[in-house]
Amino acid sequence: MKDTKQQWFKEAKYGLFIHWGLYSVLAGEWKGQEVEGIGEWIMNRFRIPVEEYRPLAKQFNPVYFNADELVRRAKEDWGMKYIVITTKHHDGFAMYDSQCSDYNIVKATPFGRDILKELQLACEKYDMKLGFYYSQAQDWDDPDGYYAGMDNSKKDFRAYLERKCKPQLRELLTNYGDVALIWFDTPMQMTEEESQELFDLVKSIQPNCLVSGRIGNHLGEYMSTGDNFIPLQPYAGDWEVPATLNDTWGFKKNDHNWKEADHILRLLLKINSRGGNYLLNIGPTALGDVPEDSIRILNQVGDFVKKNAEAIYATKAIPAPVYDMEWVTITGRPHKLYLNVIKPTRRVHITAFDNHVTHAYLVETGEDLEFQIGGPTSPTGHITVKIPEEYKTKAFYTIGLDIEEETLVNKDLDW
Ligand code: JFZ
Repeated sequence: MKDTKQQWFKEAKYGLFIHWGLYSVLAGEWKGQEVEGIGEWIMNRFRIPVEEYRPLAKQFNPVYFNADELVRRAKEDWGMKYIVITTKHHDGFAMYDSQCSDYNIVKATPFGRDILKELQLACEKYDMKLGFYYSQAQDWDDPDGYYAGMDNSKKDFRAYLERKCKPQLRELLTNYGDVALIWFDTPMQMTEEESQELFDLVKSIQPNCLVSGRIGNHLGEYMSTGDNFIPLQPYAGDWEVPATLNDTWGFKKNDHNWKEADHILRLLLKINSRGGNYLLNIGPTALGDVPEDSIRILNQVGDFVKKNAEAIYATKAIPAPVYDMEWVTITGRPHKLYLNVIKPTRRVHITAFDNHVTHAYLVETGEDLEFQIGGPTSPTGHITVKIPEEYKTKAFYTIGLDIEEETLVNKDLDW
């Protein structure tokens, strides 16, 4: 994978993914039957014919959508640094005013508003990076777009690329200000040449726009993992974990399997500790509401993120600690370590730890904390930090350590 180059992406650490489209109208159900798995795949799973899926546009009227409120929340309440929204998912429907296909939110719905323009303006106002998800290979609406699970051998994919994919990408990169990244997805059987053409197209219009790993053929500028998959081993290069809060990307009315805030926070810190970004998804309803549970969980996570911002943003991967500790996830930056306590512990004690610490403090208050290196049985190799009594039953706080070394130094186990 090439280097991201874009400093903002290396520092962002936490972003908002938005899956929103006509599948949100169905909310996981077609003719009384519930779809198994992810909601935005409902057209594919039930093989809904184009003539029956297209009319959903007439029911798409998200009158409660408020771009300003959503971006303000993402920035101020949730502490996110970038937003990626589905501009065209596999179902082929464009969530912006497209000139090359009338199958879009402005021309085909009673709503008639360009939500992408509204988001762009709100993101400019709040200084939020905005990126576009675009399904470049699968298009279940276009006769020549790929369709997972069906015979694609008769398709003229070249025709699709020239007729819809490239013109729409040009629109997205021309009409909506600075685009932070294009989040390509599911390249299917695209050739290297085709992936390269799309890469070059993006760069020819906006050289600073990042290209996601899923453009195919190893041409992306950063690596995207699978849903909630976190690399165990250090990964050289920039990477991102796209992830769901429940078990779907697009809204499903019956999916209440929410990961609670402690779970999400644990994942965020784990990802940050290993050097990645967390792109966390919401699936708004066809009325434009964000599910209440999503807001509740993201608010809780946001409380921690805002109070402990220095332990998150612009942190760099640190070596894995020797021991697997369930109560703490360590993040770091040059000459700093952060002990993020994610489960109450009566004793903040880390062994096989060989840094020279000059100062320890509670990040949320700045209060100095006493600490001891070594102990009665050995002069070095572990650290104990004294925490205020009330913190012994508390989770979700961070202890900052100033260290002489660049990063975490583990001690040999056989001492
Ligand atoms: C894709 C989409 O098909 C899905 O609808 C959603 O948009 C998601 C973010 O991306 O699904 C994938 C694609 C690739 C992997 C996992 C889910 N993967 O590589 O593990």
